[in-house]
Amino acid sequence: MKDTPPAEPSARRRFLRGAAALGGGASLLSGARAQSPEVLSVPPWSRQPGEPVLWQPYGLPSVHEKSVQRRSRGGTPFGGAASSMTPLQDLFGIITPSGLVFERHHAGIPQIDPDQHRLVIHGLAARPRIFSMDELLRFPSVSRIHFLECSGNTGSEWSAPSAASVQFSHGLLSCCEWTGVPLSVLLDEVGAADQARWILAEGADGAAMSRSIPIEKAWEDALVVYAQNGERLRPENGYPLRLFLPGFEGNMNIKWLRRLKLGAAPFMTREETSKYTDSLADGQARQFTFLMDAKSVITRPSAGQRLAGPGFHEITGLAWSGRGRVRSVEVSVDGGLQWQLAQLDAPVLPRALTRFRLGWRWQGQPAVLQSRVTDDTGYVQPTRAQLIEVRGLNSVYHYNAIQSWAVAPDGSLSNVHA
Ligand SMILES: Nc1nc2c(c(=O)[nH]1)N[C@H]1C(S)=C(S)[C@@H](COP(=O)(O)O)O[C@H]1N2
Ligand SMILES: [Mo]
Repeated sequence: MKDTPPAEPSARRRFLRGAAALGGGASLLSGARAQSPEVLSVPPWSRQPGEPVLWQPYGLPSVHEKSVQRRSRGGTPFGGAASSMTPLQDLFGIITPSGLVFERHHAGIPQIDPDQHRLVIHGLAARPRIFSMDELLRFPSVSRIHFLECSGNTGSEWSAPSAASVQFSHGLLSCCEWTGVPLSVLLDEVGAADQARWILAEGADGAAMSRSIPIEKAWEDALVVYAQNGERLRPENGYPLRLFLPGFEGNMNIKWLRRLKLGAAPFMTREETSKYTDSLADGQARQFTFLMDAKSVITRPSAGQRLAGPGFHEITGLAWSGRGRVRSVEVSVDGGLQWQLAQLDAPVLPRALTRFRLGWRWQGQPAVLQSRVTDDTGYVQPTRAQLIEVRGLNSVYHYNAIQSWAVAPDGSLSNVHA
């Protein structure tokens, strides 16, 4: 008889083996009593035809998913200057459905007629020009998956823990497939001058939101975007046109984009002098913090949720870095004493959310769950103490420390500082 090499264990067998090691037996849900398959009854919806096609020409989630919503943290004196947050605790994978992408507006959502919308590119350019939407859509385009994070995200963690859920602590965060024209193509089109070092980007909203963008970003990967997750932009996310700067703080991704002016120096707009600067401990302010540092958070289980009981639970969450790819994510269930390497779901894309997972067997004891990302530059997400040591406690923006969720013996989870 010929010797045959032992077969490679299939991915499924490998998974089951890992699960068995965790569960110590055949069933992961050891508490749940299995019923005999014969008891499965035929429900009413199996006894008749269902809704016809085109029941909803534009499809909507099941009515049973009504609790999966964007939410806002309290009112502001001016309703147009507010934000809503993505329900990260209810989402799977890495793509944020368009209807759940967080919103941040400084003067509400302008309702723009795309046929009347124009983009002007002028300043230090040989051929300054006004583009219509139809003209812009004729240029070569690309589609890329990237996260977008408001630099105010997780700002509540600078003070005492108060977030009722990960939606309220980390929900100014989304990840979509964005389609648009590389800004470099448009700079070539208008003949950007050699002296041009900065670009003023201005929105068509009532706030005329304006920021200075270093021109290197335009040559690297900036996009002038008209579509999101396969369809034209949603009004709240910048319809019909927005600037997209992969990895840069949310504020610079100017929505309802109407003007790009090429200049030799930054334009010192309100949003980069008074706002979106980081006050340090010594009273100095850090300006132009463009790139979002690496960050991660466990989305399930997380604050406001309750473990159904002791036994197997998958810990899962999101990691990202404005500087590149996620290299690894570690998870701790004891407040940072010991760390285990989590699995990363493919694809792990640069400047995109990355989904991580780790199987966990909860014994019913108090626990503190944490995640810690390392990006491909070698940067490691800091503890809260390490972040405060460098940044002090005067900051509002750019909080990226390790997040802690405490598990109580009854299985309920809450936001703590460990
Ligand atoms: N024109 C304009 N662009 C804007 C804003 C705005 O108010 N007006 N808000 C900025 C801020 S602070 C953020 S975090 C992002 C939010 O993008 P989103 O609403 O699509 O999530 O848009 C940025 N671009
Ligand atoms: Mo923002």
